[in-house]
Formats: sequence, C-alpha cells, structure tokens
Amino acid sequence: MPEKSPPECKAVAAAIASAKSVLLTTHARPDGDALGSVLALHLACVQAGKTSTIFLLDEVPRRYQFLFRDAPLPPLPIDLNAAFAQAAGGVDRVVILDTSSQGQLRAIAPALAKLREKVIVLDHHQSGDDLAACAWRDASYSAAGGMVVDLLGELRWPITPALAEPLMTAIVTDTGWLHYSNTDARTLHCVARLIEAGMKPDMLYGRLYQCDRPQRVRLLAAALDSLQLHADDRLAMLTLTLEDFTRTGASQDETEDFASEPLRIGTVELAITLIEQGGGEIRANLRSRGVVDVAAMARLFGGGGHARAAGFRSKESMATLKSRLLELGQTALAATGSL
Ligand SMILES: [Mn+2]
Repeated sequence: MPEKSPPECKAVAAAIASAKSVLLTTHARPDGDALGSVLALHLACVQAGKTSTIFLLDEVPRRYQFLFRDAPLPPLPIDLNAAFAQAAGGVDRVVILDTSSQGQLRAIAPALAKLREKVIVLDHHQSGDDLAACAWRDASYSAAGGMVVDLLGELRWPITPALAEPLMTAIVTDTGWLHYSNTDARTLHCVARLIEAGMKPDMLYGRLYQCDRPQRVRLLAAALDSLQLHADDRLAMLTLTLEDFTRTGASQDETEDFASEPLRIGTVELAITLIEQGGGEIRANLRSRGVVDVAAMARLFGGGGHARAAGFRSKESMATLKSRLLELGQTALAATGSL
C-alpha cells in the first residue's frame, strides 16, 4: 500500500473531488500510459457522479482501441484549439495527464495558456512546463497510471474491474510489461491491487501484444532490415521511410516498440530509430541501455522524455538527422569511457 500521500497528491485529489465537471486530456500521439490513465480517471469520475469528457489530440492507436469499447470517443475536431477552448469553458476543471510539456500539447497551447487556474496536471516526466496552478509531478513513478492508482486511493474511490484494465495498460506499457529499470516495488504493489480488482494479465497481454496485423509485422521486418551498427556495435540505427509504409500497408501508429528492438543486441547501448512521417517531418525515437541520457539528447532537438527513452520530431532531412545523431551518439558513448 502507498505510504502517506504527498501534499501535491492531496491537492489534486481535493481539486478533483470539488469539481462537478472535468475535461481530461493528455499529450499528442497518446501511448498506453496516456490513454489508460485518461480513461481510468474518466471512468472513476463518472462512477463518482461527475460529468467527465475525454479530449484527445490524436486518434487512439489501433493497439489501444479495444479499451474504449464502452466509452466511444467522438471524431477529432478539425480545429483542436477552438474545440478544446469551448469544451474547457464549460467545465470546472481541466486535467492533463502524463505530460506537462507545452511541446506535447501544441495543438491546444493557445487555449491552455488562458486556463492556468483551472488546470490540474498529473505527470511523471522529468522535464515539463509550468502549465497549472495545481500540479502533481513526480518522476519517481514508473507510469502516470500509478499516480492515478494512488490518487484514487487518496479520493477513497474504488478500483472497479472497468478501471483495472486501463490502469494495468498504463503501467505495463510504460514499464515494458514490467521489465524496464523503472519497475519498482511500488509498481508491483499497484499491479497486485489491479489483479485483486479483477484484472487478468494474460488476457490483457494477448489483447495488447498478440493482436497485431500482418502489416505491422512486415513493417517491423523492414525496420530490422534497415539496421546499421556503429561505434563497435554500441550504437544502432533503424530507419523507416514512407515507402516502407506504402509497401507493407502498415500505418504510423503501428511502430510502437520498434525503437527497443536493437537493444536485443547485447553490445547496443544506444538505439536511434528514425521514422519518416510525411509532410517533410521525421520522428526520432531514442533508447538507451543506461549509460547515455537520451532525454538530454532529445532536448537538443526540442524533444524530451526519460533518461532511457526519449524522442523528438524534426524537419531536417533523413541524411542530415542521421549524421547529426550519429555524431552526438558517438560523442556521448565516447564520454562513457569505453569506446
Ligand atoms: Mn507515461
């Protein structure tokens, strides 16, 4: 069981408890933690008799659509900022989960800037911006979902089976199904509580990781085929072009977890995955075994994340990005002394 809640958790709990209506949102290109946390808090607020609305900045990736079978989302509005401003105007509180980074909320930034007093932030990332008068930020949590579990405890709201599934999704996707270095005793206590609440880990694993389309597996094959190794096999680079997507029929939202694949190679310390997005943009996903701080690397390009998993988007060409990241990566590895 969690120790005494920190004052920030109590403040967030009090703010949510006193609201009659809430609007919940999270970062662009939401992952399992973002979606699971938002959905669980939404269902909990509804159970508590509040009016709750989920507002997403991007579509739910295919892998997570099953979570929303009983909470269907409306189509994305064309003008996200206008729609968000209107929705936020009609509620007591806006809750942002799993980010406090302006860069990850760019589509609604103008509206958000006027709402500071209304906004509540709940986030487990190291870096972030000052978006809210009421914020609970704690990078010692492995997932925002773990913070939601403790928030529910503070609110004395029950974890029903309907909440356990999205909360487990949140925790397992941010911990690599409990194998990343952020998996700690508190994470496992959370998981134990979710299993007690009716969560079936084998069923969820099957739903999340054994329901791929053939197109995704073919795209993964293309990504692995692109593997290049540098710096005595300590730096790995994967690249996917738009042509790879066309040829395999896979979609952009099916690339999740590709970035960790090179870490299967025992010597790889730093893995860089570059994915062409269309519109002249490239998404870079950086993974580290631990010696290189990839969040620091991502910040050089306006991105962010965690020390071992970070990313950014860039308008630079594939060739330029590759050579810049290769040089930075080699320098970072050299600084660790074993190159
Ligand atoms: Mn997260």
